Amino acid sequence: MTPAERWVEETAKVTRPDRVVWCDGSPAENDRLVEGMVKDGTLERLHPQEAPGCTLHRSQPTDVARTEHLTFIASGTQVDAGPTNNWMSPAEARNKVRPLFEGAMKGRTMFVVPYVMGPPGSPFSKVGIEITDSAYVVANMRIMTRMGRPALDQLGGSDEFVPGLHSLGDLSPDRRFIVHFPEERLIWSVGSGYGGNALLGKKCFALRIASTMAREQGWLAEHMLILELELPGGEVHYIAAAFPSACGKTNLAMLVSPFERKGYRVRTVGDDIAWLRPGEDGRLWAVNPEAGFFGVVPGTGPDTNPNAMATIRRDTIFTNVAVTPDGIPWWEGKDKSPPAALIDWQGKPWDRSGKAAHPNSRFTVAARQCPSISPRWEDSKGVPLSAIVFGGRRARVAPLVFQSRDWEHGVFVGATMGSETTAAATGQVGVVRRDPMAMLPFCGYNMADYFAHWLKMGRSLRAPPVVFHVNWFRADESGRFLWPGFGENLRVLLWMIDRVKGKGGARETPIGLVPTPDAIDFEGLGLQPAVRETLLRVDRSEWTAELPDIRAFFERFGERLPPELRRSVDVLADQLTAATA
Ligand code: GTP
Ligand code: SPV
Ligand code: MN
Repeated sequence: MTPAERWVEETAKVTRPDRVVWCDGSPAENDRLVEGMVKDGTLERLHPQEAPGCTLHRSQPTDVARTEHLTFIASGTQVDAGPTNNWMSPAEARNKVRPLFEGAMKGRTMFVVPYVMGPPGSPFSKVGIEITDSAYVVANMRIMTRMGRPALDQLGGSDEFVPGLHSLGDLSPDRRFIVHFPEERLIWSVGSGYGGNALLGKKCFALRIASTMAREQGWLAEHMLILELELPGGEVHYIAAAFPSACGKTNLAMLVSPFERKGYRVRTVGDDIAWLRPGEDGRLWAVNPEAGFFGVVPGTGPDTNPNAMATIRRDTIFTNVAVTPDGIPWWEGKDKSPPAALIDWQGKPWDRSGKAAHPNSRFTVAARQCPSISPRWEDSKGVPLSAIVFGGRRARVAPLVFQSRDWEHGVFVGATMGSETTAAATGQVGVVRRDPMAMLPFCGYNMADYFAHWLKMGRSLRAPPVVFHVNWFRADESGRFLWPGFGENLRVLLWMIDRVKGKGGARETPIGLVPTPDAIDFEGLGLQPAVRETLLRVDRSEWTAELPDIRAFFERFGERLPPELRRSVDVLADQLTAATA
């Protein structure tokens, strides 16, 4: 018996399913699963011509987003989880969470889902095995990962896999736990069927567990998109960007260039997760460990993200969108006006008052269906990064873009990122919180150590990427976005590449280097001079008002915070004072 078979057998003894099915990832298997889910109401087939091969899943109304307050790091000691993670001792997990798995799969099928995170044949790829009693999870994992045969082939008889046990349980938030054991590299998830809570290869493995592996092994697991930017003449740059959930990663990764005819083109390497490693050339190299996109549906339309629209035209699982009576999916932002009759995300006739699609409704689709997918998206070595971009959703304070002074300052910029919360996680929406590197909910260990690891990584790179910060979401008094965003974000990327090449105008400010008024091409956007000024403004008093929150956030880490970061706050404070004086 292989270690995997042993773990499956032991698990079945606890969960007591009616049957155990090892998934091979074949189309025939998927057809059987979908057929079964259509029969039992888990899935609805959508319009055969308008949405061929597409299905709709409506989740429990209380199971529509990640539940960060029910997500735990079960490290041996609390300090290893750090002040920003919920901690549960491994003993408490055994007492409180394990019993929820006992007999949980009675009357159900236990699916064994072997999967690979990472490009096929890449030395950086890693195997996971998810055990789940949800056919919906299996269907999603088949799209999001390299599932089945390729994983078993890579694994062989080895014990090098990350086990993840998932059960829907009774779907009650009162009996929902997502627990990570970083030392054993094990994941337990019970009580939710939703994306990041249940597709264990994604946030649980590829970020929380992988970040702990990465720290030990000298690499980084990050909540980042990866894009390819081609310039006229064929010069190519790769950029990775970390924005918090529902803050624009998928959209930036699929950007359609407004200057395509001049030879500027963007292609997609990844939209949510990047594994980064120093290369022999002293640069930082990135791979996308995923095989699909689990993307935010609302706001996706022909004007904002035509590449996503083309990607999700067929063979897509939609979760919690609205639908016409004849099965055409609909959501806010798909087109100008909703169809006459619509069934909302909960399956009720839409009364046109609230949202028809849930704000965190999602599509699951294979990356290879994306028209802008880069020919190098599965490159086993990855792609070398010219720039790393941090960004948040801030109605005020943060300018459209600024550049950090060097790697150490870039780590400070990432570590102090602030962003308004979104519908991707349960809880209040629109409150500013510190979300370092967009990893607050995804770092598997003490974030003070994570910052130290980032600093150390920079020292090991001879040619580190240049670090920038962006904010597409600056708004006016009435809440309207000042910046057109989406495709026009290319203009900001082009300034970055100018800077990478030692060109492009920039002025020093206390927070870093901000473009000079003419350094970004605003031509044709119809932006008033006052709006341009606001977009690039670094307001001393607004930034000074940020300082107490930044300091309080850093205080939570106590002595463990790298001294470089504390020094950086002091430098920022001094420069803000000097600038005001
Ligand atoms: P996760 O999948 O949760 O990690 O989200 P994400 O970071 O990939 O965010 P996504 O690209 O799906 O965008 C989230 C929402 O922000 C969508 O409704 C988008 O339409 C909107 N959005 C994305 N980019 C921009 C932009 O440049 N400007 C504006 N105004 N909205 C944007
Ligand atoms: C996010 O919330 O950052 C997502 C969706 O990408 S989930 O897979 O649910 O984490
Ligand atoms: Mn995400």
